[in-house]
Amino acid sequence: MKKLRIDSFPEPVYITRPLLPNMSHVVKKLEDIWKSRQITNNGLQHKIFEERLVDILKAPYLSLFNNGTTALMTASRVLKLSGEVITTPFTFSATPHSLTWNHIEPVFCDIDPVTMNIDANKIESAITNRTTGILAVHAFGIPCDVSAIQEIANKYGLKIIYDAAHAFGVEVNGVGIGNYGDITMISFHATKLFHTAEGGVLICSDKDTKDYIDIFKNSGMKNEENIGMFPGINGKMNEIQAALGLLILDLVEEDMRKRKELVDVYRSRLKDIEGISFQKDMIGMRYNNACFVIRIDEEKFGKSRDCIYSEYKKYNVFTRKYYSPLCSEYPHYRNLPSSDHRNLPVAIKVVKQVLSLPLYGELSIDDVEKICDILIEMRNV
Ligand code: T4K
Repeated sequence: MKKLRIDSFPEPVYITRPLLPNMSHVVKKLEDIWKSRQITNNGLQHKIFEERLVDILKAPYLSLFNNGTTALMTASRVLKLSGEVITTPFTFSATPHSLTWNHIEPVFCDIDPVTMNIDANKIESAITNRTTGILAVHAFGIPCDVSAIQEIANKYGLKIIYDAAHAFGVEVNGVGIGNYGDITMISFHATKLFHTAEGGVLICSDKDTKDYIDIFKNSGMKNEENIGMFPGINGKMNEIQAALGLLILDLVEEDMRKRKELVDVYRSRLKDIEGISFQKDMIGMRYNNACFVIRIDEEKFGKSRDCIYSEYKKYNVFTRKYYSPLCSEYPHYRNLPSSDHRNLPVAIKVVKQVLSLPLYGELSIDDVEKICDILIEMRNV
């Protein structure tokens, strides 16, 4: 493609940058932790962080983890899933891997062409006598059809885990996203809207499940006397992660507001570009603007997604093709019956179209304008 008459960004523009608190606030927190000498295993920071999150996430009960992947692995164990679990191929590797680690076969189900989440209308036909659950993903933080999925689960006696890795602060009709299904996982990885460098949380609806999760992530120990109750794992969040989380909680609302401003610019600049589409807000949804994902219709736009992705790099813009390739294309999963292309026509089409554009609070409106200019110009050359 011919070089456009737009200058490259002087510094790389990445897909995201972590939201970080003022260093002096971090030092103060670290001093408190140092004085206490309690650096992990349910210290004060952990306790306060958990309490604050219950309110912020409008979550009945929650349990902090050292990362989202361990949290997902624990969720399957706690719900005693086995055999087959129905999931989406359009997700990060951790989703199906969390099942495989538990000797459960992921059964890939096609996705909805609009939300890009598991297509609830196609779940029933994937159920067999080995199915024990559904592991659905709120892709990019956009909620799944939670009512339809719950109806199917009730009808067949299945458990539901929601992988809400990107959905921090998302609400549906005023209800926190963690209130749907049996257990919900939110990731607190550095690339997420809200983070603790590495970290995550499991949300559940009752105290017994929370207690079970807490024991499970503490290597199966309840206390000094009650050890080895279950074959648990070390999934605990430490005090430094929790302290970072507490500081970032104070900044996240403002960051969401800035992201919304940037998303409004993306939307208004790209809405009339033939061949480019993006997700609209759903009625009743409070979205967090964790991601801004466009879809490129190669025929209408005149350039492929892969071409746009490569071209952007020439301008120092590093977009991402999340979630490409589909998990059903991974060497480890491609021979599963459910990975057959005839089973996943929508996912196969969508995965070639998606491109995540840079989005984080530190970006300026001018940056976003320029990212749009580059895309619009690409269409014209
Ligand atoms: N389920 C879903 C649906 C998920 O998306 C994820 C995680 C999980 C489960 C598992 O949750 P965790 O176990 O991770 O808590 C990233 C993240 O590592 C991963 O957390 C995330 N999904 C996935 C979608 O993306 P990469 O390999 O694409 O990230 P990386 O290192 O290339 O970073 C992207 C850009 O972000 C960099 O180009 C620059 C910027 N960056 C990144 C980091 C880590 C920074 O500026 N600073 C940083 O510290 O995987």
